[in-house]
Amino acid sequence: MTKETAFPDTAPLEALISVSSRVVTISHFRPDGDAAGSLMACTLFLRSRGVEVTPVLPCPLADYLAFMAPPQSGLLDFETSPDAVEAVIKSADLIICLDFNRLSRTEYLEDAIRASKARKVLIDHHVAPDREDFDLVYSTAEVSSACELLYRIILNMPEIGGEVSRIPLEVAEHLYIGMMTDTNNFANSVSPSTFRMAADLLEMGVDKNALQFKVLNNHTEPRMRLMGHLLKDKMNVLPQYGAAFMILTADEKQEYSFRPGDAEGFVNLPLSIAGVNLSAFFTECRDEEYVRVSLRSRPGTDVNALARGWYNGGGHINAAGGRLFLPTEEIPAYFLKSLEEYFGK
Ligand SMILES: [Mn+2]
Repeated sequence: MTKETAFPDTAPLEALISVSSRVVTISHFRPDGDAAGSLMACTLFLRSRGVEVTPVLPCPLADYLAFMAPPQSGLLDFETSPDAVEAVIKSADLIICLDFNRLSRTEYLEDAIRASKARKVLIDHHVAPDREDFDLVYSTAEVSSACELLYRIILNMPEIGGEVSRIPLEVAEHLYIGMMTDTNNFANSVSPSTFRMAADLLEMGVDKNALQFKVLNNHTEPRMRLMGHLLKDKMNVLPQYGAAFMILTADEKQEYSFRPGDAEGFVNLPLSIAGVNLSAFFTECRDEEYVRVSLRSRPGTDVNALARGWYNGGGHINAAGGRLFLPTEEIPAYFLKSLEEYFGK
């Protein structure tokens, strides 16, 4: 049976946790700050009450997020330890999935998760989750991040009882990082409840400046130069559609010593131009047969529909992603055509 909860009733989750002894927490491929934050916050919260938990990811954390899961955290990733990951998923009796709405977002882990006899819980903020794949679903797109939803769930747990100061500090820090990164540092998808969460976490001891510096202001010099190159030489603006796009090729990645996570946030940059309401960022990957597509928009333009219709993906109304099986030279024409069809002009 799938139960859905917008404002979390934690009793069904309590019931599942209380009969489980081997819990696995999982987040999505190419984990961002919200994936890492919700994964580790959930893991550390459950451990604080004595539950045995193994956090798992399909691939390693990007360098700028690695501090969130030091070696002693026990985080396993499939690319580094495939056998160990498959074994813990197989023997788990409860799997908690965070920050994704369909199992395919875990890439290589999907089959193992499906095959596992464990009960499955989803805690996520993307639209239209695959409810039938889970025993219990906490899903709402009315929050900034998976971390904001998880924060509300944790607040409702009996030992916390709505008292923020009872949340362990390291759990609070991970929740803050996920919320901070998914909102692009309080710029997007922020509601009064997001600011309340931030205020409450600051009051209980989270060092906002330290986390902001660690995650957002900790880039390499080549990454900054790559950003300059893209903005100066690669950004195309299409005023007739209020749109802009950039393509990052595999050659450029090599030239600028690209590390996973380096392009994080680049897609947002053209949205600060007056009249640009939609931005697309395409990334060519040498080891994959597709180009990664990232889409962002200002309120009033739905990039989830664009991603679903033309880019083999989906996401949120103002932030979505997908894949394109085309050589990079053909992308400008395809992007133009997709806008033509999407806007019907
Ligand atoms: Mn998220």
